[in-house]
Amino acid sequence: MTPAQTGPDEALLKIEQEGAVRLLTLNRPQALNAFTTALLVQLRDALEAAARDASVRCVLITGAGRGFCAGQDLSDPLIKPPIAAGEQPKDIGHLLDNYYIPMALSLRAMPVPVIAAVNGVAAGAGASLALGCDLVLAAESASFIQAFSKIGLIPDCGGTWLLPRLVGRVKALELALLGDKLPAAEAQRIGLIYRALPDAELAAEAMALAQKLSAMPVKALAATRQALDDALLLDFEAALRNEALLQSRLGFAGDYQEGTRAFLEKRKPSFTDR
Ligand code: LHQ
Repeated sequence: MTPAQTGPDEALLKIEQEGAVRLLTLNRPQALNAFTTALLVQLRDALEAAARDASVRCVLITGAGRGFCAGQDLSDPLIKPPIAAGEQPKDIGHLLDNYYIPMALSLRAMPVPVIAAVNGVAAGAGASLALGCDLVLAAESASFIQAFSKIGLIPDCGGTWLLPRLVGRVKALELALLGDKLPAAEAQRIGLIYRALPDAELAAEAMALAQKLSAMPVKALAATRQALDDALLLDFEAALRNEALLQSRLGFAGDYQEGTRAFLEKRKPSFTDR
């Protein structure tokens, strides 16, 4: 594995490359990788850099230490409630506007598949980050917590959009209102995540999955994510027409030509589009 980039305050997010896979590791283990504005900026920048880099065909996001991400760092002076008399509460909305929304939009618009390897607790916006990825693997000791309700907030960073789509309104409300810890195996059982697996296997299995996806026609995989997201907002006929539009574009792309040619020539395809 090679370091892919260096930058200021590099330690907050480790950026490495293995083959065509960009590995991003949230790296504030002492605070269970809770988000600071600096970490959010680095994550968004790293996603956008990966999106621009033709050598990247899959992104894998994980956390250092025993947690994946505990959501917003609640000790950040930017959001801390007033302590001194006369001090005004801060507007936490600006944090969403300026830091969370740009990161979440970059994640959802990635031109390659994104995998989350949830190595430990994913709470609040940390859960939204994981669930915003295309495939979520989690260690059996990991858990998902919609921690927002416990501190008087609503799910954010995409949580209100993702949860009912992933598990339906009833389960989404249960998770979001109660804010209870959902173990990884249960998250898999209810269809919130792709797979829970033994802790010792997570890193290797996630990398193997990322390598597998990176050899696939990633342009079509990203278009599949888009088509599924679009379809949830469309009626049946509009979804059919959207499929035709996206399929028409993919039909002109090299990977489709290569995929069908390789099938007919009975050989392994080599996909290069992005
Ligand atoms: C933390 C955190 C944390 C700081 C653990 N911050 N230090 C958006 C915009 C604006 C405003 C607000 O929010 C948002 C979106 C959100 O994400 S809201 C939700 C914010 N997150 C939470 O409410 C989760 C808070 N954390 C917890 O409930 C627990 O730490 C969990 C359940 C995640 C893990 O529990 P444990 O395994 O028992 O670990 P711990 O609580 O002992 O934490 C370990 C250390 O990490 C500890 O520090 P210390 O110095 O005592 O060892 C914690 O203070 C620190 N930490 N989460 N979010």
